[in-house]
Amino acid sequence: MPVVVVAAEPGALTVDLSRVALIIIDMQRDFLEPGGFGAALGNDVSLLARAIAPCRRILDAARAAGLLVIHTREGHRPDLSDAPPAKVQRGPADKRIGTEGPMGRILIRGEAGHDIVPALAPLPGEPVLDKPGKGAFYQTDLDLMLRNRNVETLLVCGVTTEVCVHTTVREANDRGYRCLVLADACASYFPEFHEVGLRMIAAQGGIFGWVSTTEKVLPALARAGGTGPESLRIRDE
Ligand code: C5J
Repeated sequence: MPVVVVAAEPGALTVDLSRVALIIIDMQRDFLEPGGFGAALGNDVSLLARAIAPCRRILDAARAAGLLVIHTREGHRPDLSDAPPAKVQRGPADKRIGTEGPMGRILIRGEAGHDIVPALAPLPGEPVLDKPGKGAFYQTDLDLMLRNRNVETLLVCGVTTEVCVHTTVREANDRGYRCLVLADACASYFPEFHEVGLRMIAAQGGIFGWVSTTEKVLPALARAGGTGPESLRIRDE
């Protein structure tokens, strides 16, 4: 697999494609689809839906390049035994975790709204990580899976930028991973939080990681199949 250089903020990142995983955070129907939990809370879900197509492009490229692809879903067991009361007892009483929502019980595993949107449906063999928290490392085996595969760089996309994407990037950064966040493949119900969230990642020399776009990363991934621009290649391993 080649080692490539990817244009990013705060500076270009050298990436060994043999040690990269793509992680797609919480692209779940309840957050993204009209008629779901997010919409029921009064959010404009079209702001999140705009990340679906960029996620799909990077997903297709990662699959073609043979990268490890990990999908996450935020949600809880039906008996709520893994849901902290402090998390459950929040928000309007009829729209809390576990109550009946428009697409089944809100944030409960196995319910229709908890599932990943059809455009980004995991393929057999791609790990789907059910996480009880905002961060994908908290109470999951993600770190173990990444270390077993010798992963050092995470391509991160999904929703929402300032909540589950940000928490995961912070967790990953503290564990020694390099995070390359794809700005157009992330989204928030609050565009200003999206913008500032991305700036926070790349600020101070990349305090949490790097920020790039699918347009800049796709040619680098294509190098794994030998078709991307030669100029991006540093060396083959
Ligand atoms: C995620 C949330 N996935 N905003 N959850 O960001 O509650």
